[in-house]
Amino acid sequence: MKHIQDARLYGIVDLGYVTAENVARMTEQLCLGGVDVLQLRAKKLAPWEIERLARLMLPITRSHGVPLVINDHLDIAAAIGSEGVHVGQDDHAVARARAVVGPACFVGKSTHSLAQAVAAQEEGADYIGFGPLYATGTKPDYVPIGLQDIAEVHRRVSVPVFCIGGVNAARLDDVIAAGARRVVVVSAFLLAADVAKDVRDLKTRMR
Ligand code: 3NM
Repeated sequence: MKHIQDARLYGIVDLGYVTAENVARMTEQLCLGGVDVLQLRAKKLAPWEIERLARLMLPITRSHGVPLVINDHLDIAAAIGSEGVHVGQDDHAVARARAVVGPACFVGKSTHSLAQAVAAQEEGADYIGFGPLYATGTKPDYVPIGLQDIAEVHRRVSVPVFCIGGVNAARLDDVIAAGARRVVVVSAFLLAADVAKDVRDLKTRMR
């Protein structure tokens, strides 16, 4: 199983883009392409449906050695034994997450400013998301933070920082030049004509 510390490319199966029927196929394509870690994010689905999809994904991600991260739902992460769980600024605290999921499950947190990034590390997060860098339809209510704080967040935070929000093949060079070492790509992968190929191409450029 890959370790979150070694991960560079983070994918998300977001049910805003993928139908439930396509979750297994999309999971396989993202893993085949080479994502290092994969999250299940389903803001509008009932918990039982999210758990069903998570259980569908788990054997696929495991067969590729890719850690599966459950967004928000601590109880589902604990029930299925996922490798990770992810919480937002408005969700559970890291300590609460860790109490529910146990020591074997890593805990990530979304951050949207330098101050939040430092606070999340102090709170004990195993990794942070940092963004949204660009305006994105995946999180339409969030104001983009731009690229200017990426270098500084890496100076202030020692846990892995995954830069997120509007990242795609056309923007990757700018994001890396700004200091990013790790990225999350959501819609650019999920809407690709050949998902595995686009993941593979972008992964090659992360080295
Ligand atoms: N979290 P895309 S931005 C899920 O800044 C999410 O915390 C963000 O999707 C944050 O790659 C984001 O399609 C959406 O822009 C990322």
